Amino acid sequence: MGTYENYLAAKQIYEAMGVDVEKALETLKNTRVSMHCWQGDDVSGFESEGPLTGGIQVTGDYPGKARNLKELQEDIRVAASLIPGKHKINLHAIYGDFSDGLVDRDAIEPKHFKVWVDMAKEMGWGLDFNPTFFSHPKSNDGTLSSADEETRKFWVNHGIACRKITEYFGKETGIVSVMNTWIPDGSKEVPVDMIGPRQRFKKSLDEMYAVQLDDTCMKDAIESKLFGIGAESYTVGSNEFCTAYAAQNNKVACFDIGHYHPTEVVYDKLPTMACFVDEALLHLSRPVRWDSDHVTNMNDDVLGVMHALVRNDLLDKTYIALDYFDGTINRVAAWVVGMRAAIKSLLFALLEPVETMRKAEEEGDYTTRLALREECKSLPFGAIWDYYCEASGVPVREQWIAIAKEYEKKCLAERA
Ligand code: RNT
Ligand code: ZN
Repeated sequence: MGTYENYLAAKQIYEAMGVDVEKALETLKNTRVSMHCWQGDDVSGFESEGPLTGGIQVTGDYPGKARNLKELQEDIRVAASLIPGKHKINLHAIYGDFSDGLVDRDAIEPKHFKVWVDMAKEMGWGLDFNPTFFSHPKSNDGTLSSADEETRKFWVNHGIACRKITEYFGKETGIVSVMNTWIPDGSKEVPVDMIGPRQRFKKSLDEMYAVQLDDTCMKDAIESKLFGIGAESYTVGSNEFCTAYAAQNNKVACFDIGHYHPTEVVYDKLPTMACFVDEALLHLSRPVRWDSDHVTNMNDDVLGVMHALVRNDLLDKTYIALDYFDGTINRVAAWVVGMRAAIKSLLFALLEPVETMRKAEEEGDYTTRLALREECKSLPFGAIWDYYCEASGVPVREQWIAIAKEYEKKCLAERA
């Protein structure tokens, strides 16, 4: 039987259970996942040859990493051709086009990112943005929380420059652009003054956000963290700091799956924050024993958040992004695995008979609620997913691997 026949048979089974398969596929098609450009070159960027700092780390030296903007764009296009649907490219400030001369972070402008806007428009994808508060000589002793006023101001100006670029992205593409602020500020040992840096961070955010921009095309998000390498004991942008700031100022709260204690789960944070903020941003990653940023998989963490979004009707209020960096495998394939895993997980969640389960819950019939949830796990999900890939014009199942390998042989292998 072909993909389509399998789909029709699977659809019947889902429909008998009360799932509207076509509606699920329509919702899936309309949901963009933001693909992080930094997987393509191990978070190097095109600004300097300096090391990656800020307490994050990429391991592996698999050959073929993108060495310049052109190569990174080529790689993104190949990855996009293997991923069903239209999505977004997530950029960092260090990925500008500096061919007309390098400028420091406080002086970057929309013009440095025009080449990305052109590409996004051509692909029908959106763009998201991130100020880069790491891998810079001025970031070694605190950025937005720095006690040195000149340093702090420099980073505030970087944040403002980035917000303007984000607004430009949203205006040009017609797709809302999200700017996510994450700072690496923290310390190896517990400092005496644990409040001062946070007060300065708060003041810096207030200054950054005081510049009025068009919020119909750009959004400000803020990402918390538990710890970084070399900053294990104290994190200025702690979970409490960031959620409180987002709640007080109605900013987009960003949740990175790798930024919590190992048994802490993110899925319950979304319905919690929904009581206080309009929107949330997800960084789908895969922590293994620590915030290791392994390639996103369809695992319990990711399924958990997708179920929470669908069951609580939060999909329209949540921006979904990936955040990992693996240098041990083909980097284009790393994107494809993660993007397909995120989209597939969302589809899995969309194919639950949520209304029937909600009704059972309202009637106190927890037996049915649990039994249905469990039965869903063995429904013919793969047939629906395969059909979605085929209908979207991308390879079905493992067929994409050969294409990624061919590209590796033809193009990536030549890169020193
Ligand atoms: C770091 C944060 C942050 C970064 C990117 C590169 O722990 O997760 O999102 O990974 O900005
Ligand atoms: Zn993150």
